[in-house]
Amino acid sequence: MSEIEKNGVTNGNNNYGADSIQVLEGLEAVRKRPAMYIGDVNERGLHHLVYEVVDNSIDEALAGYCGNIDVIIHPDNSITVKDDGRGIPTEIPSKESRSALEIVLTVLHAGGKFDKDSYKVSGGLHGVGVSCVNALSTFLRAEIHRDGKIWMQEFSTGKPLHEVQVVGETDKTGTIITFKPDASIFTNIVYKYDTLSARLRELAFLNAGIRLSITDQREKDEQGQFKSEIHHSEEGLKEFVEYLDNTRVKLTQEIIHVATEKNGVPVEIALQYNTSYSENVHSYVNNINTIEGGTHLTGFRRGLTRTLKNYADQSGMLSKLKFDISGDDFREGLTAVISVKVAEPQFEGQTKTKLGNSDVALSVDQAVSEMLSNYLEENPRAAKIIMDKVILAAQARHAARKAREMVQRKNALSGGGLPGKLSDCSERDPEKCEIFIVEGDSAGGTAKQGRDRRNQAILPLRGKILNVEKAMQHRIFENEEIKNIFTALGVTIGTEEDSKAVNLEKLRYHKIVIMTDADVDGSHIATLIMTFFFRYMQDLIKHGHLYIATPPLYLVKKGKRESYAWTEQQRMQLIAEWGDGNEGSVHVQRYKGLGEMNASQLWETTMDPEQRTLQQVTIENAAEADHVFSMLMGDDVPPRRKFIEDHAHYAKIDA
Ligand code: 0RA
Repeated sequence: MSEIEKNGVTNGNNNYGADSIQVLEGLEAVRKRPAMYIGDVNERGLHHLVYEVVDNSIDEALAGYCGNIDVIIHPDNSITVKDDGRGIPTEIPSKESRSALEIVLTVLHAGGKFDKDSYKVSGGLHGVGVSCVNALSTFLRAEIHRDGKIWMQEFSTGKPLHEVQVVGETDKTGTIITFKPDASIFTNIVYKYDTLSARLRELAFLNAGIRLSITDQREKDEQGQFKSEIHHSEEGLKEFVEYLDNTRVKLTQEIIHVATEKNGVPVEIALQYNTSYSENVHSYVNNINTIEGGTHLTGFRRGLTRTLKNYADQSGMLSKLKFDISGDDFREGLTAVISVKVAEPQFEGQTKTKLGNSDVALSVDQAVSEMLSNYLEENPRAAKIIMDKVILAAQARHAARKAREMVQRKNALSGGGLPGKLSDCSERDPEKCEIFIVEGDSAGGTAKQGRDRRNQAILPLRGKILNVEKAMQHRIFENEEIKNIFTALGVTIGTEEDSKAVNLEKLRYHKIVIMTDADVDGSHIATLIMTFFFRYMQDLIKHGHLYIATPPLYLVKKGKRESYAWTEQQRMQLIAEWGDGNEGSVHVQRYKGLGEMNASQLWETTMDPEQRTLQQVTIENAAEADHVFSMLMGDDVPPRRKFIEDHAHYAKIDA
């Protein structure tokens, strides 16, 4: 082991200073501690490899040299990213012995994720460079079109297989990177089309004019064509807001938009009000979704509140109001996207997605304030409509606060009593406790019998919970099932500054598991419950407390042998294995609902921590989640039906 590597190893897991990372130049360091460089070695890290390569092409596009980026998922889950930029230089720089291409692909030029200088303006979250992708791939091929020639070099686990060579002639320029993620590093190397496509769509909105395509060579449609999409936006954030709100009813006609530069910080903002009751503000720094917010978001809120308030004061619109308007009231029914480019961003917070640079607050504040005061001045009728909405929001907030206080007071009076329907567990350490939110009293009963009562609590919900996308706040707190969820979890929501902040210290269970039937209705109910958490307790999701249970779809039996199947493929496989050409002897039972399983079956398949699979609910792409939730919960039925059919495998089986 070289001294350099030893140095890295003895540095331990967590106290890797930026200094120590700099000395670990070899890509071996990346293979030893992949999570340090790309976040994790699960689905997220796997997809990150693609983003890392695409980000380099985006940089080339932002520099003005590239207009098209194509991503291809090959049948073996290898990936090609192709751009029409200048091409990575293939010359040997002076004082170097290797080509620039080889250096870019084999030298860890940027530090780990704690190195603040390593973020390029359009750089990926970890900004670690293509060399990391190379290190974590069993195979990587770079094809460069440049200077009339096609240059090519191949690598394996980051090591060159040969020097760069000329393999042909060309009249184009560009970079084509093809890589195959190393299955010995990643827990799973199957790419998700939807995840990649959503990110490319987001990038298209954030970087107007660039054309990004995705093609999935693993899947063909009825016409024998590969699944493919092209993401392209000429109007950028304006179209982003349009997309986010396409199933919502707009309050005013046009989208308010500005692209400017304030104190050296490029700021772009687009916003529109709709008739819903939720706030959907998405913020980005250097194309990274800052889910924890930060100074740019603070600046936005401050500028928005001050400007609208000033306007209202001057026009006397608020004179009749008997109580104060809070910042929240100005953001009810608001959909907005904020995108800033910061040269040396400081990222803070748990997921390193909270912007810390204090000067950015003023830049965004000024941008939004100028944009809005112009708009209000020029559009007095729209201004009136927006102010009326704000006043309604303030009134509703007061009603909601009363309702919420009533619930919380009632709880206090009854000794903070838990809901009658809750079957609590005996363990008191929240970290060890789980709560299953189960659809229906009958499934609730089975779960209650099947559970491990030491650490698993059961809360049955009756019927469909209120559709929070369409309900006003005070209605939500009046809803019996929703009150039960709050009291069972032990949390209260709402502080003076943020009406949706969750008091997580009081959370009674660190795993909250939504358990519904494996059919269309069940998935609809799960979505309703998830929407509720997404809109009202997003902090719980951000801290990784929310999960979905995955009950099996089938029980396959032959004689005394029994096995469960979660997918159509598993079911076929079991039939094939057990069939012995004698099909009749294999019996397949389709579980339509949780209630069809007995307690021990439910335990074995869905609840037993040793055997079950829980899906953690994460907000990878908050904008896409917002779009999907509003569509699923909105009034438009056809898109909802189509989405559920496309995304829930069981829906197809039932149809
Ligand atoms: C270094 C220098 C130049 C371009 C690039 C890198 C470059 C990197 C990537 C990665 C993916 N696509 C890319 N396209 C370009 C500038 C080269 C010049 O001055 O001609």
